[in-house]
Amino acid sequence: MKFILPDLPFDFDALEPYIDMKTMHIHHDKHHQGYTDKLNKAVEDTDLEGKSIEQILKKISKYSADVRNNGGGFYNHSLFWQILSPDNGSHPEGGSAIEQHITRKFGHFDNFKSEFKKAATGQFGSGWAWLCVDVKMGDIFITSTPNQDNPLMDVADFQGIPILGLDVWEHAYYLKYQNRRPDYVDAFFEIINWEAVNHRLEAARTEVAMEQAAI
Ligand code: MN3
Repeated sequence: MKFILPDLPFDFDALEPYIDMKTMHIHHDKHHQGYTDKLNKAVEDTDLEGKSIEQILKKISKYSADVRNNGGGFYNHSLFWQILSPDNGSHPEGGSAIEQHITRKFGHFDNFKSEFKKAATGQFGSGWAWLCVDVKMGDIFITSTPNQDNPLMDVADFQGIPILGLDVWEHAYYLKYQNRRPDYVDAFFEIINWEAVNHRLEAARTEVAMEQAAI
């Protein structure tokens, strides 16, 4: 059983003008394909073959840099495409679980956005900004990770279940935005699939509740 590059859930030009078609083609067809192929190669004929990507990431400190970089790249981009959409509006639906969590934690959506933007622009070099669910409290928090790391990994400074992620590698935005990462973050906020984020939040909270019940 091999890891398979997922199709984009929309057309390559669907996120224009926020993310351009050429960037989407290179990002999905070259970068994400590359991580997928190299991950398959790294786990081939090892005891990781047949394990889920989540199982691998949770114990990533035990595995090689190849598995860490490409396993992270495979998972992170698979999540990224799912939480983007050309037609989901720029705010979570009023009364949805995600809207309630954001309001409770950050007071106002604009505060959330500015905290997330700080994490995304403050990540030095390549990496990701995340909104996660805390595995102990079920609360949400913002964090960032370098390279292709993510909060599922046991090496992450702040561990949690990612429900929203933004790729801040230059390959994600340089063609259109060059060095203007803050503009790219603003554009991202116009194309977040809040329905998908809400779904991920509810699934993560169910997972946390089941783990708490099992202790
Ligand atoms: Mn990328």
